[in-house]
Order: sequence, then structure tokens, then C-alpha cells
Amino acid sequence: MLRRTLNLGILAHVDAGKTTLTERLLYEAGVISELGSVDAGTTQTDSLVLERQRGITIKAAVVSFPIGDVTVNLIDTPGHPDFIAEVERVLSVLDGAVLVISAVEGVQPQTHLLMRAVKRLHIPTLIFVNKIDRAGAGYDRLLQAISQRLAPAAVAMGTVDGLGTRAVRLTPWADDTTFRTRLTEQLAEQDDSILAAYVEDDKIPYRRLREELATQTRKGLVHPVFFGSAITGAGMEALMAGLVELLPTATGDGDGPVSASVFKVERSQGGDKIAYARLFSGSIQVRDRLRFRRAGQDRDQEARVTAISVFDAGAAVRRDWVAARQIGKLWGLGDIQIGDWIGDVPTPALSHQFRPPTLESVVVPRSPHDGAPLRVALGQLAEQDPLINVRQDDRRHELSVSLYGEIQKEVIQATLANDYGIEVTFRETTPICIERPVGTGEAVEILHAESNPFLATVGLRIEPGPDGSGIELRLEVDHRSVPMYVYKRLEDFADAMEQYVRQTLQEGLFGWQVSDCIVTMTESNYSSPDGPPTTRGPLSTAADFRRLTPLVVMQALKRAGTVVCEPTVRVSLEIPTELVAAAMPALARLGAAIEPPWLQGKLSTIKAVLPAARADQLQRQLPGLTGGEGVLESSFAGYQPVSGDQPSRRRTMPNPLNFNEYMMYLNRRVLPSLTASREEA
Ligand SMILES: Nc1nc2c(ncn2[C@@H]2O[C@H](COP(=O)(O)OP(=O)(O)OP(=O)(O)O)[C@@H](O)[C@H]2O)c(=O)[nH]1
Ligand SMILES: [Mg+2]
Repeated sequence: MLRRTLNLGILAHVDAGKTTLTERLLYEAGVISELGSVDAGTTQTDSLVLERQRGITIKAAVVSFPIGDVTVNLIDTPGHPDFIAEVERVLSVLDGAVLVISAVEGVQPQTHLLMRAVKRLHIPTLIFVNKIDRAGAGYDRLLQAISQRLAPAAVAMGTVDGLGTRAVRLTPWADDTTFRTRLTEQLAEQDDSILAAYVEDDKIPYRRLREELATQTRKGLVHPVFFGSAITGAGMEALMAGLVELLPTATGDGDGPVSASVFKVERSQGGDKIAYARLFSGSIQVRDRLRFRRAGQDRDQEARVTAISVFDAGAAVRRDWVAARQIGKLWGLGDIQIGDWIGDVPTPALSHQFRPPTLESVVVPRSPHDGAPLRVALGQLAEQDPLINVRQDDRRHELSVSLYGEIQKEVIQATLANDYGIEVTFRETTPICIERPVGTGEAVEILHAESNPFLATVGLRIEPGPDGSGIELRLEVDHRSVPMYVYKRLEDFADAMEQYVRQTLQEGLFGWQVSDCIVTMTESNYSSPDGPPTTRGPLSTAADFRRLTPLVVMQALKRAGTVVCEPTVRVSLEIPTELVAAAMPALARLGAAIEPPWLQGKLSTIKAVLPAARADQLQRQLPGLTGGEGVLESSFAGYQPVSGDQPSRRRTMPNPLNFNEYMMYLNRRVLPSLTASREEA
């Protein structure tokens, strides 16, 4: 019989026990004969030196093990918010997920974030409450928190004896009255036949209830909750049975066109690039020539696969091919980077689930001779994590990277030292602001007008959009004003215009990314030898629109005006009640907007929103402020206008508002490709 495949993600807040659970599952499945431990740095999935030293997961890692006729490809992900980008890329390749929650710490900020993401993406998810052996572990408390704050349709799958001790045991519910009633009530909410039977007091066969539980789990309508301990092994049997009973296995046509998502890129010790791809359709053989494409780019790249390995019962093993539903490691794809799609790209492409990095810092090599190697090394790190967004300032000869936080910065520093032999320091970490338009601005450049050196008419209006909405392009022009010999379909023109507009808005009036705006194309025209006399002339090309658009965008933006907004975080600070009075002014000094504190007995909670740039200061002050007992949790809370002076960021591209500089730049850098695109046209 053909084996089925379950591509399973393990997700959780930091330290909930994902890696320990992974190790335990490998052991229980018979793939490893000795249990490794995170604390000793001996697990299968925390295999990087840095992960072993720090005891935290930094990169997503794949292992596989069999349960019956199912091959589970398990992806262990990092929980620390600095590495959320790793999780995002994994989400696109999952058939199902296990969301791990610590029975002691309970539902934490990252737990919410992840639950929201799996719901949005319709990823069927089981909840695993881990660490039930630890003193302070809860059962009822956890179930209540889960159903009230995380997943209203949560169903406990067993009871626990000896909670909070090493001898803890889980007894899975079987066909008993309490469970049957609970299950029937929950399932009846979504299924009319069960509701009818329930109302009539008919006895529904237990098997039918379990089948319906699986159906509703696969639709994300219910969330079964398992309990256990990755350390003692309690609850593993029930969880493993639940994985294959309740989660869907992969589907996909092995004979269809190739479509695969690259969710991890690493380099071998010898420097070879290895891409991890989940195949949704088709199959890939060694020596196949593959096309692949990057989000936001309209051109494919090509390369030949030189070797393949596939995950099977533990390790990745060499194979000649990898097929739909599987995860393969591919060698030989020189220019590929994480997030690329091989073959057919699904529509619509997946959008971002989590916030972008909000901090940046200049990376300075200790030795002045390391400038060029540093650029190469950061380029390679960016293939594994494009969000570090390496920026080069040619005038100052500086390189900067985008960051989520201090831990990520330390990891980059250590990776450069260990893997590339380059010692670096970082300048001060500064926030990455955005610009939002404050009003509406319009601009137009007319074909053949003296101020317009290009063969096109472009008119644009820029106005504020809702917070968090990004950039939206609307067309108020029709195909008669668009050179259809270039774009074929009006949608292609809209896509191209959107790309030109987005590229320009990467650097606004103050040099920051412009966001949360609606850009409407109000006018368009082109020239051709046989058009009406007013527009007649040589043929307009795509290049005319591409080069004219930045001029119009920036004029419109200047008229709209922008305000610089900085990233903020919402913090929740748990501290001894007697220290609340002293902590409030300290928070206020950091520029925090503080909610009335929540005083509950000995421990109280203060919630506040403060600039992201101050969060580290708060973290450092925490031991002093809270007598060493404070617990700080923080999550991204959007952008707010900076108070005081508008900070600006050095541009990496010339400002089209400076006409001469822009034209010089085009003539210097774009002339060869302009000639090429005129030939294309
Ligand atoms: N008592 C107890 N400790 C556990 C259990 N599971 C994990 N731990 C401990 O919790 C700590 C964190 O475990 P990890 O497995 O690294 O947690 P993680 O979720 O992978 O952490 P990140 O990948 O860094 O987010 C380690 O010290 C583990 O030994 C458990 O079931 N019981
Ligand atoms: Mg881990």
C-alpha cells in the first residue's frame, strides 16, 4: 500500500517544549534509540552550534518518522519572536500543525499570534498542553484559558492523574458518557445530523462521533486538546494516534505540473546551497531543469537540480526524484532563495502573516579589509532570510540589516564569526519607521509636454488608506489609454503599474517606506505612429511608464505630505503589587501610554504601549524595577506618528523629485536595459 504523508508543523511560544516534543516523538516512533535533550544540546532538530549553546531554536528543522502507514515530516520551528520569519515560511507548506502550550505558563502572546495565523490559513491544528509533569501545571485552568482566549471549540481528549509530578499519566477518553456528551454537544454546533440526533436523544455510534471530530478538525472548526509531557513521555501515545486520526494527510497530483514552495535554505559545510522544497504537484528528478520565481518579480530564473534527498523514517536519504506531497532537499539551484516558488506559482500568492522587522542596525567589520567578504556573507544570509534586507549605502560605504530584536542581532554576529570568520560590531539599533500620507495629492505628466522626457501620460492620486493596509493601487483608466501591444491584458498593465508604484514608495519624502495609502491611476496615454494627431509619435514602451511613474508618484506624494510613524510594542508587565507605584513613572519616562494597572493580590499587571525602540531599555530596567520578579511580554502594536522632529533615513536611490539627479541615474544605470526593452517591445 502506498504510504501517506503528513507535513506537520510544531508551533509555540518560546520554551513551550517544541524541540523536546520533537525528540520524544522521534524516540517513540523508534527513529532514535536514545533521547537527546535541549539542555544538554543533543537534540536532532536543534543541530546548529548556536542552538545547542543557547538552548533555543533559531532555524526551522525537518525530521521524519512513521506512524502506521503515514510518514510524518515534522518541522520544528523557533518560538522566539526574533525568528518569527522562519515560522511564516513554514506555514505555507503544512497539512496540519500542533500548537504547543506549557501547562505552567499557559496561553502566551506568541500562542495567540500563531493561532490567529493557522486559522487565517485554514491549517488544521491540534493543541498539545505540555509539561504536565511540572509543579504548577494546570488542567482545568488551561482548558478554560484555551476555550476562552484561544479556541472556543476546544475539546479535551483525555484526563490527567498525578498532575505536576513525574508520575503524571494521561488517560485518553474512550467511549464513555461524559466524553460522548461533551463531544456530541460540540460537534452538533457545526453538524445538523448530529444536532438532530442529539435533540431526539438518539444514541449516535461512537465511531460516527470520532469521524465527525476528524472532519471538523480538518476544517478547523474544532481544536482537540491533548495533554502530556515531552520529558516523561506521558500522553505520547494519544497524541500520535490523534495526529493520524484527526489531521489530513497531503494531497497533490504527482503527474501534474511542478509546483513547490522553498521554505528553508541552508549551506552545506562545503558551501553548497541546499533548498528545502515542499511539492504540491508534479515531481522533480535529478538533472531536471527547474524554473523558479520570487515574490514581486515578474521573471523566472532557471537552474538544474544536481542531487535530491527525501525525508523518510528519520533522515533525509538520497533519491533520484521527489514527488507531490513530499519534502525534498534540492542541490544545484544556485540562485534560489527562501520563499521562492518552483514551477507554477499558486494564485493568489500567500501574503505576510506577521509583522515585518521593525529595527535596523549598521554592521561594521572589525577589520577594514573585511568589507567585501562581509557583503558576500550577508548576501548569503539574506538568501536564508530575505527579511534581513541588507541595505548598502554607497556614499558612506556602510551595510545595514533589518532586525526583529537583540537576540537575532547576536545570532547574526555569531554566525558571521563562526561560519565566515568575520568579526563585526553593530552600531546602535534604530527603529525602522514608515511614512503615511497625511492628505491627498495629485500629479500628472502629459505625453509630449516639455517637462516630460518620456513617451507616456501618467496621472496619479495618493491618499491615506486604513492603518496596516499597505499600498493599494486602483485604476481609473481603461484599455484605450494603455499600449495594449505591450501589456496584452489590462491586468498586466495594472500589475506593472503596481510594481513601479511600490518600488518608488519604498523611499518616501523622508526616505522611509510609504505605507497605508491608496494610489489611483487617474490618467494614462501613449504614443504610436498611427494614433490621433495629439498622441502620434514613436511607439511608447514599458520603459516609458516605468521611468515616468516615479516622477509622478513623488510629485503626488509631495502634495499629499507624509508623517513619519515609528513601530510600537504593547507590553504586559507582571510585577509585585507593592512595586506598581514606582514602575509607572519609569514607564512614562520611556514614552509609554499606560493603561490603568490591574491589581490582583500580590501580583499586578501593567499594560502599556511604547515605542519599539524603547522596549530593550525596559527589558534592561526590568530587574531593578520589579525586584527581579517581573515578567515582561511584548507584542507588536502597529505604528504611531513620532513625536517631535521627523527622523529621516538616507536614501539608497536618487529622489525623482530631484529631476536632474534622477535623469543622470537613469542614463547611467538604465540606458543599456532601456535599449534592450525597446527591442523587446
Ligand atoms: N518539566 C518539563 N520540562 C520540559 C518539558 N518539555 C520541555 N521542557 C523543558 O523546557 C525547556 C524548553 O524546551 P524546548 O524543547 O527547547 O522548547 P522550545 O519550544 O523548542 O523552545 P524554542 O525552540 O527556543 O522556542 C527545556 O529546558 C526543556 O527541558 C516537559 O514536558 N516537562
Ligand atoms: Mg525549540
